Amino acid sequence: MVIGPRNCGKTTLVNYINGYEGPLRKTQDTIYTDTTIDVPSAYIENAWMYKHIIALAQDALCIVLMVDQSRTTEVYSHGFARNFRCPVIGVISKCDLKPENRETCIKQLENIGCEPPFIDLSVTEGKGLDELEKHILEIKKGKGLDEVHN
Ligand SMILES: Nc1nc2c(ncn2[C@@H]2O[C@H](COP(=O)(O)OP(=O)(O)O)[C@@H](O)[C@H]2O)c(=O)[nH]1
Ligand SMILES: [Mg+2]
Repeated sequence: MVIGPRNCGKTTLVNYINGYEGPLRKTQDTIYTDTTIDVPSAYIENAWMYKHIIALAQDALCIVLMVDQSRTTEVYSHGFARNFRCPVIGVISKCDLKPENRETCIKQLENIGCEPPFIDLSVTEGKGLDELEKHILEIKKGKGLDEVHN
């Protein structure tokens, strides 16, 4: 399940994971595929909608929680990542842009309650994708799911 602020690259990542190469669509809806849940940005922009994310997370193996290196506006509440029972992977998206923001992103992930290591991700430049996949496969393995689903 992928969560993050508007335009941080959530749909781009799930499209990559799903091997979808068509046009990038913008939607307010939650988009499920066999492997991904693309959560609307509105759910983190409004604290009263957090309950929807927490409900959706019950279907998730793990959460990819993004902060956007190109735009570091605060969107999460302090400790937000601790709401979940499944593992949360802290990801710095669009790491190809504004490298001067990297430290701010790390501080944000720490404030949100994510545990390092954090992944520097750029889907457009192909950076961090292998690391993310490895991390997710380890979580699957830990749950004994690696042979069932992959
Ligand atoms: N530079 C850069 N742009 C990206 C990256 N990932 C996505 N984008 C662009 O950021 C914009 C928003 O992406 P989208 O996936 O729709 O974000 P969402 O609102 O979080 O679903 C699009 O123009 C993407 O092409 C990335 O890793 N690097
Ligand atoms: Mg999207």
